[in-house]
Amino acid sequence: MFSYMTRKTVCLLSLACFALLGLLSACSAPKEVEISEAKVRALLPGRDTTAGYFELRNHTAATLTLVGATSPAARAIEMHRTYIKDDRVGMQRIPEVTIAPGESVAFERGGLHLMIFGVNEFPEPFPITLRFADDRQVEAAFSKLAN
Ligand SMILES: [Cu+2]
Repeated sequence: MFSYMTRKTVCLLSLACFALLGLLSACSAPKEVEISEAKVRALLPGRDTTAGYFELRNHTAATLTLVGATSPAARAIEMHRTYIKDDRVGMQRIPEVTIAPGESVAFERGGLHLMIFGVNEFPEPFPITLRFADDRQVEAAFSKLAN
């Protein structure tokens, strides 16, 4: 409740500033689950598997558990983590990722990533629905990341 009030106060203050500057501001309420930097790597020639990256910030009061992702443009999506062992790079499947209230997690090159299988046509933007243990679903539009 405290953080909600804080955000609302900041929102009102910024709205006042914008008003002083003579600008319009929508001042929309912050999303409970904020997705940013959402990108899917362009397909390499002859391949139908690629990787997706994003940042997720948990603005809810509860710990979120990300359990998977789906897309109408992909046959399947898995959560993977890249690791280095004995100077070799490998990937392992991660069943779930937990994000504490107020915390964020980054899916990025060389770390956690979405492994996206069976992409026949690359839509722009690429729609991906993130699925959570509490049945929450968050859809995001991923832009194309050039290789
Ligand atoms: Cu992978």
